[in-house]
Amino acid sequence: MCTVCGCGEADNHSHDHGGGKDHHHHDGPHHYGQGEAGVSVAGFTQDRLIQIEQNILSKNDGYAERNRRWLAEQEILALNLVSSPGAGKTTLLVETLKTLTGRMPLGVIEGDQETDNDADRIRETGVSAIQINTGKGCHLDAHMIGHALQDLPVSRGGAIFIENVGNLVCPAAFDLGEESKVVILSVTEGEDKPIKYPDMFAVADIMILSKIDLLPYLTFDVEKAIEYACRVNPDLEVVQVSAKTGEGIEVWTDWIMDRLPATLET
Ligand SMILES: Nc1nc2c(ncn2[C@@H]2O[C@H](COP(=O)(O)OP(=O)(O)O)[C@@H](O)[C@H]2O)c(=O)[nH]1
Ligand SMILES: [Mg+2]
Repeated sequence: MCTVCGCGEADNHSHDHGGGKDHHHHDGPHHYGQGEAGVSVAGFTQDRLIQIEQNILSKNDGYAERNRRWLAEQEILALNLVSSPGAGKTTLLVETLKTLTGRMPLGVIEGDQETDNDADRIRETGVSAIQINTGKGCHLDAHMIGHALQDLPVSRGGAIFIENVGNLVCPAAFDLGEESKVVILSVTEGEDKPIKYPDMFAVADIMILSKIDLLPYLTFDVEKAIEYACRVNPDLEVVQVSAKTGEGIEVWTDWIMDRLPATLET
């Protein structure tokens, strides 16, 4: 076992960062996620990390439950769009809103560290958008969404899209009270993202494979990407979309329509 990476022994190990003569090199990864907490933060024990995570997530889950109840009462569908930065969430949303406008009340909650650029792009479609800036924060949480829901004018039977902060890691852990997480993977990112960042693909209900208009210029292996994603989550639905050409947009909007609470009752 390597005492530097601490695999299997993540707690309070001490080691020399000086000349590196104690570092013995090996070919495998330095895996910091194999302790009980699944993560390593220098200076914290695994027990302390688990305690901190439980404190944060139990508070979040309380707010998420409130959001979920309110959305159910209002018969509003909420979808949480997650991806790495630049996968095409906002562009997909704009095309989605153009297709769904007039069919149901719509609203968008935008999350980014800074700027309200994306909310502005959404508002150009005529749909209301609330921008949340997280500053140093790397994800949206249910408390932020609760406040945004109060300000977003979406009436009964509508759909709310939440564009999360571009990050394939942290937003996976935070329930916002949404019906489903929608993970967007663009074909420019490499087909092995689902196995490199499995948590996000495990908690999503659907994967949008985006920017498929670019496939002729890339070596991206679509079948392999889908196989990797389904290895992580066998129940994952996959839709291939180009927001540029419109290919696949209707399959995606049909998926949304099928999930409207008002539709489910009838
Ligand atoms: N070719 C192509 N480019 C796209 C598509 N969707 C988004 N893009 C481009 O990808 C970049 C990032 O898109 P954006 O929607 O801002 O991604 P976000 O960060 O996930 O919201 C922009 O330059 C878009 O024009 C697509 O379907 N095809
Ligand atoms: Mg965006």
